Amino acid sequence: MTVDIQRRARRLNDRSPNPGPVAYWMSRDQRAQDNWALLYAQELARERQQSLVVVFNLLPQFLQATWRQYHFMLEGLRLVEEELRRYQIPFLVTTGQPETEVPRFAKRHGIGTLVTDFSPLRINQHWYGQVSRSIDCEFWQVDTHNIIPCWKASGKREYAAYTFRPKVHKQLDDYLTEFPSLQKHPHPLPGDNSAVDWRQLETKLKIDRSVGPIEDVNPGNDAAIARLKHFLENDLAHYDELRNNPNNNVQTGLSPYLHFGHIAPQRVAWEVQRESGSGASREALLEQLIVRRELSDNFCYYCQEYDSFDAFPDWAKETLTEHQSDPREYVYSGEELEQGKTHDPLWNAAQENLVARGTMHGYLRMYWAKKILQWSLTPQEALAQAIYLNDRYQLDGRDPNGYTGIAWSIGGVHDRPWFEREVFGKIRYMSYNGCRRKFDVEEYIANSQPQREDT
Ligand code: FO1
Repeated sequence: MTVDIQRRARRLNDRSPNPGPVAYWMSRDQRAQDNWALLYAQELARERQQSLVVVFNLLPQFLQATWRQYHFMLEGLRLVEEELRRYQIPFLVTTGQPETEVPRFAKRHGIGTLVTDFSPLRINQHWYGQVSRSIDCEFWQVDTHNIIPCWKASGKREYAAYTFRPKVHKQLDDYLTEFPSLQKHPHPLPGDNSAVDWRQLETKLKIDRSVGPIEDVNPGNDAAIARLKHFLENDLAHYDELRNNPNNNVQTGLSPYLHFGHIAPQRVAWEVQRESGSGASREALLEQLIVRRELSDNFCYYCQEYDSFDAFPDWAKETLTEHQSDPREYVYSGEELEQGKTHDPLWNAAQENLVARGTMHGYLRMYWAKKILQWSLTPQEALAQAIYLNDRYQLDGRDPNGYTGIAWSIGGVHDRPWFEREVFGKIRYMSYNGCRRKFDVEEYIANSQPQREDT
């Protein structure tokens, strides 16, 4: 076992391996390339001269996801099946609740060892617990989303980026490496006639189809790599100076691919750090991609109530409660917010962008969430509303990064107290005029008019 794979793995039960194929239960990291969990499963299978199989359990209504997200995910999975076939690694799909379907799958195929990837979210943690108790073979977990496995980067909830960064930088050189390549698997699965009926899966899926797909973002690893290359060639150089300006589309555009694991954050970081050119932009991007992103997994993993007011730091809970009865100049209902019907044209434009394009510029995500705090009767309502809209319309919704970003904006998570004011208390405030000082607000509003159907 090569050391750089083994140290990213940990046991989820203490059973010994049985004879039989090794299975990788894929969930968060939906890719064949640069996938430590798949590489680990393949090493185990080769050592034991066993076949290797990948299984994905598809469930409807995952955290209220809509057709927008499922459409992107299913197309990505179809590409994974195609690619794995070239490595003689069957890709199978089960449907239903993983706590019953995965053990059933393991029994049906006589799986000797199960490997899965890592997500800090409550729902995924619940799955691991249930499956680890009900399968009778060994069960491993490999964090192939974080460059440094979440449980190794830090053993506790970190207060802020400045407490987490040194821990990351101490281990980064060790873990930020090139990936070994996936091999064509020498032991085919006996009786393998796997071919997923994607059409049937799609039609059987009972999900909310009222939020349509985003047509101009192609799913999959190839599209993600192409996007990364385009960004490195055209945008990295001035990422630092322009990244806070929503009018210059200098964001990497990788967040949907990172959310569904179509590309490994480690691949992005590896390619970025190899780039020559201005250090400031590279450092800024690595900070976002490594410290900020892995800090959000740290927050969700060690604070399982990451989507509730209780997760806010004490100073934030106190100050928000103290100002709960401050008069609100404007209060908007969920429908008014969802339809972008507030008095603030910038906020409305950001919301229209979100609904029409399934994305929102990072700078505006903060402004957008903070205004929901300002226009809601309680912080709890604001938090629920921001999460609902984020997860319903963002292509990268339901992500630790999203929960953490909203908790930062509304509840001061990983932030510090600022000058006290109405409603916000000491939570950092952002204003319309503050945005005007940062970028051309009128230009942004003009560009965000929803795509008018050509009459
Ligand atoms: N993970 C699964 O294992 N099965 C699914 O059917 C599934 C659906 C899904 C839909 C939208 C979405 O945003 C995520 C979804 N995921 C699913 C989970 C995802 O792979 C990640 O594990 C978490 O969202 C991030 O931790």
